Amino acid sequence: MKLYYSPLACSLADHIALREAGFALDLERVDLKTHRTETGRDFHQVSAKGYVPVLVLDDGEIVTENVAVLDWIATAAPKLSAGGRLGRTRTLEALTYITTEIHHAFKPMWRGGAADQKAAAGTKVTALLALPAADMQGDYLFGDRPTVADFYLFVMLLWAERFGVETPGSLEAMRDRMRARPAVRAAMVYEGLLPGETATP
Ligand SMILES: N[C@@H](CCC(=O)N[C@@H](CS)C(=O)NCC(=O)O)C(=O)O
Repeated sequence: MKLYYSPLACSLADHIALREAGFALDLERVDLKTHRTETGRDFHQVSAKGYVPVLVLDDGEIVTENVAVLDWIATAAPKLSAGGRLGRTRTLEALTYITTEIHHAFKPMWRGGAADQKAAAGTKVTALLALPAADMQGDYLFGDRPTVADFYLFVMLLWAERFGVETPGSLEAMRDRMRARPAVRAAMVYEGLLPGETATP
């Protein structure tokens, strides 16, 4: 399968999840300013939506929208979903909160909003992070192993770090724990997010 990604974009969650699942993976970087891929392809020809993540399955089916892509990965690799009778529902519940509330709240920061809009966005993100911080059931959201929701939350925590957003201590600790995982590290090195470290395929 192939993942279209952009460094430090929300597609990093999918990149990490696919590595954690142990799937064979092709990666193609997308320049989100020009909408060209690293092979020179017009990204709009891959997906009319023009944004990452885009996952191309081995049978050629294309999956877009981060929640759908992460749900596909967690269905294919159930160890990356919350357990129990409502496991998938709880995972989707967390993913939806992250995408519609937290990810959305970052928009003024990525889109060059005015200083006061960025400050307000930072305050909002801090408030929104209180909920997952309170919900942690161990080292991660659903216990002692990470799910796809933790990978998406991790990307939000990297964004919070980048923009200097105040973050609950328990989530800072989770961010550090996550960074130490080999698959997470490999994905970050590949995307050039750990300067000085060598990329792995
Ligand atoms: N609704 C989409 C939004 C994804 C999204 O915001 N992707 C950003 C990177 S984090 C992007 O590709 N932006 C480029 C653009 O909109 O042109 C999803 O949930 O997957």
